[in-house]
Amino acid sequence: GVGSSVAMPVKRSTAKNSFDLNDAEKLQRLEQQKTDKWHVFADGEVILKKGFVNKRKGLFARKRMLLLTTGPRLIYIDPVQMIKKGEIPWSPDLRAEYKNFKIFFVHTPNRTYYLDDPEGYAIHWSEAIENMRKLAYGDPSSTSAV
Ligand code: 4IP
Repeated sequence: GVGSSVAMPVKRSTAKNSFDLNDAEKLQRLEQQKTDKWHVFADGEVILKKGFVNKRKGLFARKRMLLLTTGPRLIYIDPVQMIKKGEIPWSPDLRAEYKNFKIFFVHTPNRTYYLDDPEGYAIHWSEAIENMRKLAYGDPSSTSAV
């Protein structure tokens, strides 16, 4: 648990669920990422996927930069004000659902996030999120009966 390790601070965010990046790969990716304008929002995590999405809440949709990072984390940023607006909370119950080319949902226990990718790559988002979930928490569908 927290505080159980007092080892090198650099290992803080290195978890077994870091999208299969080992420590060396992660450090290398972080080094390369420093020139990325979205790096400052990634909280020391490696950005695995990024892109503009429209996030609908109520009647309106807001254009946000969405980052899928190691951790795992899903961070969204207002690209005009350049401020982080929030995060989609991860848990083993999170599910990404592909609706059509543009629309995908992220279901969490307390909220469904309605997202659209104006470029039409919603399937890439839903697959990346589902792959991360399986990696981080395991894939129930691949568990053999016991
Ligand atoms: C806002 O609507 C934005 O959609 C917010 O998104 C959203 O917060 C607010 O929902 C919603 O009321 P207006 O901009 O039209 O006021 P964002 O934070 O990306 O700007 P989240 O972050 O939760 O989607 P509430 O219920 O969280 O306040």
